[in-house]
Amino acid sequence: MAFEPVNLLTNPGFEAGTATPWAGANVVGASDAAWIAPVEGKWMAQVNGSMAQTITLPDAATLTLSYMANSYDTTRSTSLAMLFDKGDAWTQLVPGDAGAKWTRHTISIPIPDEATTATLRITVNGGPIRYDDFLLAAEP
Ligand SMILES: [Ca+2]
Repeated sequence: MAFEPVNLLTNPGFEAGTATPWAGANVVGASDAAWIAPVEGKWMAQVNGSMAQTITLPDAATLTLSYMANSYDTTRSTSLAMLFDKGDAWTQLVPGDAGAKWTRHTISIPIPDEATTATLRITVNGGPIRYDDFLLAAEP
């Protein structure tokens, strides 16, 4: 039986058709732009600023974050942050890709000792970026 990771995020692919509980996301469908359709299901997030969701951390040392991004332009980038209730924040800058295509990003995030909750914050730089199909799970 294959290992099935438990997704710590709610509404990870925006298939609720609304942003909740993501704060700051603008959820759109394929009709938003003729050149970019959602990569998973019918809905995706279009972010021009930042979006964030707070989660309860699992009993694990490391998280795996995986998501699809469509930045359209190399001048647009993503600033990822995991803001823990205890311990230092984790941050990483993810460069954009040229052209309207979806790219999968998979990143390991260490969990500080004593941390019990965290907020995943995605901030765009240089213009709007589309996101879809998030997975945030304990690293096996
Ligand atoms: Ca979706």
